[in-house]
Amino acid sequence: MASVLGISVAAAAENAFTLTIKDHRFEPAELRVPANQPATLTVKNLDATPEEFESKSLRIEKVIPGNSEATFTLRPLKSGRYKFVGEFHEDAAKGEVIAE
Ligand SMILES: [Cu+2]
Repeated sequence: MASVLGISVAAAAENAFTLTIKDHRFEPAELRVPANQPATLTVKNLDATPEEFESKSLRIEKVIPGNSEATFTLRPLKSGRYKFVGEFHEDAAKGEVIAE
């Protein structure tokens, strides 16, 4: 089991990306990832209030409490743009994953 898991963890570790939420905005608002490769995305909420990270195209929807983080597995993405929002502050908190 360890070796099977080791392969996927190692592959994911090469494509590990981080977004932060601060003052209800994402940094960076545009995150470039390699197309057609699995990746992990960690979203760190530096605000004191919860935020819901939501992306229909990435198929992610999760509430991240204040001063907490969550890590998601991104499936291999075709080239393109994948919008995401912080649903609790949708006017300010928005961005895109750009797979290329
Ligand atoms: Cu939602």
